Amino acid sequence: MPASHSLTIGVMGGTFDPIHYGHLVAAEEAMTGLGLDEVVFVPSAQPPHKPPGDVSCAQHRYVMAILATTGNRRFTVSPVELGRPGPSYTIDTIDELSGAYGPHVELRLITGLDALLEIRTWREYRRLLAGCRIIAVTRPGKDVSALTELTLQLGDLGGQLELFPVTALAISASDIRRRVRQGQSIRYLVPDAVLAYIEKHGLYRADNAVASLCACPQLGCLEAAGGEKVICRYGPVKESLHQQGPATTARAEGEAVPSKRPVEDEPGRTR
Ligand code: DND
Repeated sequence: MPASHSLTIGVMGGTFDPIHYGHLVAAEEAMTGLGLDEVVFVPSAQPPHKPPGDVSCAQHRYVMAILATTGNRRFTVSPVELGRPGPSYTIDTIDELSGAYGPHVELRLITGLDALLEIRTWREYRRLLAGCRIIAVTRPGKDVSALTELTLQLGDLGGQLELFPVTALAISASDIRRRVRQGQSIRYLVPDAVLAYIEKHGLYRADNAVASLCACPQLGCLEAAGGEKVICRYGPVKESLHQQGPATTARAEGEAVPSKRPVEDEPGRTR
């Protein structure tokens, strides 16, 4: 750590739809193995690489991240991307967090190898790399030799990448969503509190498409706009989902998900 830095904080960005033990173990091992002081999890409001309609409501994902991390005093969750309109670019997050923490704090991005291999598609990735070291945590099924290739392609900036092997947990959020949709157990893949939250709000269930995609009236996510129009403040595409009606909504995995009730009949929904 340079002498000017008194703290090193790992920043783990993600869609976290939902957060699971693969994320938590990777963050914990990177933190303890590399001597980081803390890890801050940053749920994306609108992940730049995913169509907005393919991700669950940001507030649900944010709350699940808080529930998953409450037991670890060195883990925190930042709402920094939730307050920003438009796609949640990592460079904007690092800029904002750097400004908030100040010059004595070094930020290091913790990223799974799969996500990191796409970094050249990220907004201002050269400036991001120039200002921030990146810890590439291993992921089952991802070939680490691809990182060597990427490092070479990045030239001088390649030195900013650091491979860090973590315990291989072949857990993925897409598999968790599939399991819930198919009525299979996700116990021990996510913390119990996250499991309880998913069950309580009917997230990812095939018969609860609207709740999975957007509706979180309990959290105040929906607001009335323009008469009959109902929008989610975190994503304009979600507006079109409401306009289309629940019968036409579908998740990223491509399954059409029938809904039992029209949008206006959802209990507790505010308009
Ligand atoms: P994901 O949707 O892949 O996150 O997004 C990762 C980050 O990349 C987010 O912060 C995005 O905003 C950022 N990004 C992507 C594209 C463009 C730009 C930024 C841009 O600025 O232009 P997931 O929720 O799927 O996973 C979170 C992290 O955890 C990822 O790095 C993923 O690779 C990793 N991960 C695992 N690591 C080890 N073992 C497992 C893992 N499952 C997920 N089982």
